[in-house]
Amino acid sequence: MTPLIAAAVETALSLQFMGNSPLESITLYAFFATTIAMGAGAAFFTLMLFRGDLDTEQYTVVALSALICGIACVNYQQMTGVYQATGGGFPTGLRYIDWLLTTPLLLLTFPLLLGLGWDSIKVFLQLVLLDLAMILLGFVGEISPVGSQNWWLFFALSCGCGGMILLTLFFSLEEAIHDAPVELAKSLETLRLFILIGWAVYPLGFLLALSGDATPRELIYNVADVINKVGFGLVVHAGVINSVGGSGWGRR
Ligand code: RET
Repeated sequence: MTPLIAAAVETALSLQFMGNSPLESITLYAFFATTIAMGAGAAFFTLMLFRGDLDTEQYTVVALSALICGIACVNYQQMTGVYQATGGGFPTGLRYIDWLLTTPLLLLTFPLLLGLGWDSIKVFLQLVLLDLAMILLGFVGEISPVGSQNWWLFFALSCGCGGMILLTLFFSLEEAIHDAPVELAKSLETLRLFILIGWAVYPLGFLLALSGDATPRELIYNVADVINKVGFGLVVHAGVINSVGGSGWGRR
């Protein structure tokens, strides 16, 4: 073994549970499990596209869920590699690339389900701009020294953008959701709650770095990502199935 490879093997996390600290092992396994969950989500939503009874918008929205999980699966495979090979180093850049790609797609679900009128496109553009600002400002915060002035400043600015996303979803879209058919309106309301509660987990995870170890933050981000991508997709799928008159998960 060359000295370089020997050094790399020495820093890498062990695949044996007892070979690392319990928290590191749990986080490493969470990275593996998240990769698998995203892959399973992508496969499930892709298979649902073959139902044959979805109209164009319903098809697009289920395809979107498959795409979101597929992108995350590839990213998580890379992130798992980084976390393991660097002995518990954080794949921050990859994670934020994943969020930059997938969060606008998650938000696209709303105008798609509501029908693509000009008004909903305007609201969507507003949502995407706020979302990109939230992620980019959060990234600058996360790469700043934990607890520093910049860390807090960019955290607060990012939270401000997150708050404006919620205001847009709960006020600007209220009328359109209210006017939608009952089943669809119910799904859209549940999806909004995903954004309200599911997305609130991220700033809380961010703050966990203040404990002196940022590993719990990564663990929380992983769990939240599965819920917000696979769980969100399942709610989208259930709403679509209800509106085509199907009964139960995936049944025709
Ligand atoms: C950051 C930085 C601290 C402040 C805030 C944040 C919000 C992140 C969010 C991420 C959502 C990701 C999703 C991924 C998809 O599965 C960037 C942690 C407010 C809301 C939904």
